[in-house]
Amino acid sequence: MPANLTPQYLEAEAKFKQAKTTPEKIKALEVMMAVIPKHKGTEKLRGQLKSRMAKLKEELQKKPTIGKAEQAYNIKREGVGQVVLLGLPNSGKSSLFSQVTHAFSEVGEYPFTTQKPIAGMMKFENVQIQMVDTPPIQLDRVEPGLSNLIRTSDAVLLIVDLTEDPVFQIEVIQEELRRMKIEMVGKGATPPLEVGWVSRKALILGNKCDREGAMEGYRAISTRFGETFPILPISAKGEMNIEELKKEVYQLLGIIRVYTKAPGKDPDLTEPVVLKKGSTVEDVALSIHKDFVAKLRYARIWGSGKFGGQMVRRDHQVNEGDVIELHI
Ligand SMILES: Nc1nc2c(ncn2[C@@H]2O[C@H](COP(=O)(O)OP(=O)(O)OP(=O)(O)O)[C@@H](O)[C@H]2O)c(=O)[nH]1
Ligand SMILES: [Mg+2]
Repeated sequence: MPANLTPQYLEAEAKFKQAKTTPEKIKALEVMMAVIPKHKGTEKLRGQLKSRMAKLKEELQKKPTIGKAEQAYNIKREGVGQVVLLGLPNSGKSSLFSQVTHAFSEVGEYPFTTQKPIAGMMKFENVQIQMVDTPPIQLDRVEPGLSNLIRTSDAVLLIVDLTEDPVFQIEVIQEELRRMKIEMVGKGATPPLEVGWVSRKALILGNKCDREGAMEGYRAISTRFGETFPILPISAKGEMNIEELKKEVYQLLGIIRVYTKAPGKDPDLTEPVVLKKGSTVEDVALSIHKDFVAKLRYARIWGSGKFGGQMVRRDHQVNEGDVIELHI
C-alpha cells in the first residue's frame, strides 16, 4: 500500500535531514510523527520513526549540553558532605587541600596555579568529607560553573592570606558570591533571602599565620568579621591548627553521627549512621531499612536519654554520639 505522505510530512522530513543538533532533530521528528497519515501503509515507517526518536532521546541524556569549562565544575558528591575552598590567588587553597586530603593539587609561588577544580577526601575521625580546591576568585570575573558548584555544596571555606590585606580579600569574595546570589552565613541565623538567593555556611581561615605580620591581619579580620563568621588562624604549610580545622569543618555541615547496636552487643563505633541535626529515632530506623520504620516499636538510647538504656519513642530526637538499640 502506498504511504501517501503529505507535503507537511515531507517538509518536516526535510527539516529533520538538515538538523544538526539532537534537540533540533527531535523537534523535527516530533512533527513528522504527528502529521504522518496513520494507516496500514505507513505502519512500518511509523515504527522506524518511533525507534529513531527513542535513540535520539537516549543520546540527549548522555550528551552534556554545557561547555567544557563548566563541566569541570560538575563534581560528584562523595562522603558525608561537600565543602568548597574559596580564595584569592596565592592564598594557599591548594596547599591546604593537599595537606588535608593527601590528594594532589599543584602549589605554586605564582598566582593562578590552579586552573580547574579538584576534589579530594578529608578524613575526620570516622567519616570522610569531600573537599574541592578551586581556581582563584577574581574581581568581576565569574567562573562558569562555580556558582552551581557552591549551590550544590554544603559549606564553603574562605582562605585568606593574613599578610595581604585579609579584610579586602574577604570583601572581594563576599561581593563575588553575592553576584552569584549566594550569601555567606556564619554565626547566627540565616537572614531572610530574596527569591533566587541561597545561603551557604562559611568558615574563614586566616592562612600563613607562620609569617611575619600575620597577627595584625588576624586582628583586623577578627574586628571586622569576628561577630558574623567563625575565624580560625591556620598555617597550611606549617601545619598549624589543622586538626582543629577538621573539627570545625565537620561542625559546619550540620550533621550528627549516631551508632546502632543489637541487644546485648556493643555498638560498632567505626560505622556511624550520619544524619541531619534534629533527626529522630525514626530517621535512624529509616537509614537502616524502610521496612524497619513500620515495624519499629521503641528504642533504647545511650547518650542523650536521661539515663543509659532509656526507652524512647520513635519521635525522640537523637544527638551526636548517641548509641541506639532499635526494637521491632
Ligand atoms: N608561609 C606560608 N606560605 C604558604 C602557606 N600556605 C601556602 N603558602 C605558599 O603560598 C603560595 C601559594 O600557595 P597555593 O597553595 O598554590 O595557593 P592557591 O591559593 O592555591 O593559589 P592559586 O591556585 O593560584 O589560587 C605557595 O608559595 C605556598 O607555598 C602557609 O601557611 N605559610
Ligand atoms: Mg591553587
